[in-house]
This record gives sequence, structure tokens and C-alpha cells, in this order.
Amino acid sequence: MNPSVTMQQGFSRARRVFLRDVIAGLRSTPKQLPCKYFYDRRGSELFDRICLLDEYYLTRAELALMDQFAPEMGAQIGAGAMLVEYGSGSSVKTRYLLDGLPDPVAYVPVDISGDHLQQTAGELARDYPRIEILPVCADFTKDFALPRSRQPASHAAVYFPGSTIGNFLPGEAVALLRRITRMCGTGGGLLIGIDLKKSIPTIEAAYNDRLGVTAEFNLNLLRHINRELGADFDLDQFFHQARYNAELGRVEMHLISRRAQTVTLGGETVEFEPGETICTEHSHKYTVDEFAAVASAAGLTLRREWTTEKREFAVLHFAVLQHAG
Ligand code: AVI
Repeated sequence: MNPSVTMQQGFSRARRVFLRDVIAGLRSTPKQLPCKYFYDRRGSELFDRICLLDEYYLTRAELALMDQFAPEMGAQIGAGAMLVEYGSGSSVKTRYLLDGLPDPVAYVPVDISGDHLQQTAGELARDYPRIEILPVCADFTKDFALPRSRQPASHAAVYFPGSTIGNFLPGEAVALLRRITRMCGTGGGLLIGIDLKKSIPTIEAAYNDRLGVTAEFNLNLLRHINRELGADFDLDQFFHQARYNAELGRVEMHLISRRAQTVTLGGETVEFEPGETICTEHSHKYTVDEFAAVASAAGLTLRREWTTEKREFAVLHFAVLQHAG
């Protein structure tokens, strides 16, 4: 019997999709893997460590903006909102916003990781008894329905921190922002964190830290594939590389094969040449004007911006002006 058939029969639907995505990525030229698969348990822990690194300025800069300007951001979003957070994780930045929002009706954390979501939702319900907490376990890149709150909301506002939008290609970013526009409707809004263009050494250092945590995070993707899909990547035979592509305004993260090698997964074999790369992530950097143009293509109008003094990072508020339906 074909071993890939036996293997796939024993797989859950999520694993079959994972296997299909990995095989398609490794069959394409150049080879690539979707960055959403970084986040198994270890990958999420490594990402939390990245956020604390000296070189990774993004998290510190965004937290400083939230700490200083959350009341202004809250006033800009307006009273009576249903706040919907995309990729909520531990909702650390959200607490600043919930403290600054005038009379929010409900908070809807949206995350693909159900366990994490329930735990965070429980903690928030305890700490914010006056706000209805309505967790939604979903992939925010696909359509999902907003829950109904006990008290009707005057409008919906999406909070999308972390510069995660930078991990989408510009066309994908427009598509995702269009979903947000459609979901919020006229009168709705978006508060989003954006990593700004800056000196190349500063950007490259953030993705090539001295302690090697980002390298470990990148290589852990292969470990995740080995464990979940029964692949046989030899982690010692690949190394991490992150470079800024100035033309496309993005960091490109790669895993590079140290030698000619063959990897097996799902009953298929994939050949690597010495020095051949797998692109594992794009992290786009924008100017405020560039991002405003991307958002405008999705029906969003820039209303306010908050930027760190050194112009490292921005939090932007957009309004859905007129949504055609
Ligand atoms: C989640 N995302 C915004 C991070 C970034 O900076 O693009 C992921 C990351 N990759 C390497 N370091 C951090």
C-alpha cells in the first residue's frame, strides 16, 4: 500500500491541510513554507522570547505607544463599541486599550488557539466584570460571524496589533482589510500596529539577534513539521538567514540547506541543493502613507496616527467610511 495513503488516513483534517500546504510550498520554486506554522507550543514560547530581545524593538515600541496614548485611542474609537481583536494571544496590549475605552459593550478576542483563548478570556472576564467577553476561536483570514452582545453595540472596531499585517503580501493585506471593512460596516473602525521603514541595520538586527532566538524560532518550523507530519528534516543541516529586501520593503526569512540532501514527508521526497533556501516569512515595513494607501484600497480612511519619537512604530486609526455591502 502507498505509505502516504495510510499516513493521510490517520490524519485529522487540520493535519491534512498542514501536509498539503507544506508539500505545495516545498514543490514550488523557490521553496517556501507558510509562516502561520511557526506557532506550535514551542514556536509561541520562542516568539514570546523574541518580543523581549534587545534587538526586537517592535513590541517595546508598540507597548510604549499603548501605555502613553490608550486614552486618546479609546476616545478616537468612541463610546459603546464592540472591540474585536485579531490574533489576540494573551491580550497584553488590549488591557491598555480596555482601560482607555469609553463604555465598551463587549470585547471579542479572536484566535486560532482555543486553549489559550479560553484561558485569556477567563482572566479578562475576572478583571473587567463590566465588559462582556465573547471569545471566538477562528482563523481571522477567513470569514467568521461576530457574536451578539447582550447590550447592542453602537459600532464594531477591530484591534489588530503587533504589526502582524506585515506578514501578509500587500495583495493579501488588502483582502484581509476588506474583510474587516465588510465585517465592521459603515461607522466601524480599525486600530492597527505597523512597523515603520527605518535604517536597514536596525531592521536586520531585529531578525538576527545575538542570542540566536530568532534562528531557533525559524528552525523550529522544521521541528514542527517533523513532529506533526512525520518528516525527517535534519535541523543541523539548515541554517537561519534574515535579510531586508529594500526594493520590496520587507524582511525575508529563510532556512538554507547546508548541503545536497533529500527530505521525506507524507510518502514524498524533496531534494535540496547546497545553499538552496526555503522562504519562511516576509515581514513588510511601511511608511504611514504607504500603509494608508493599502488601507484605502480596502475602503478605510486614516483618521489618526500615533508614532514613537524615533518613528520606529505606528498605531493607526482608520474609519470605514461608506461600505457598499
Ligand atoms: C508576528 N510578526 C509580526 C513577527 C514579525 O516581526 O514579522 C514574527 C517574527 N518573525 C521573526 N521575528 C518575529
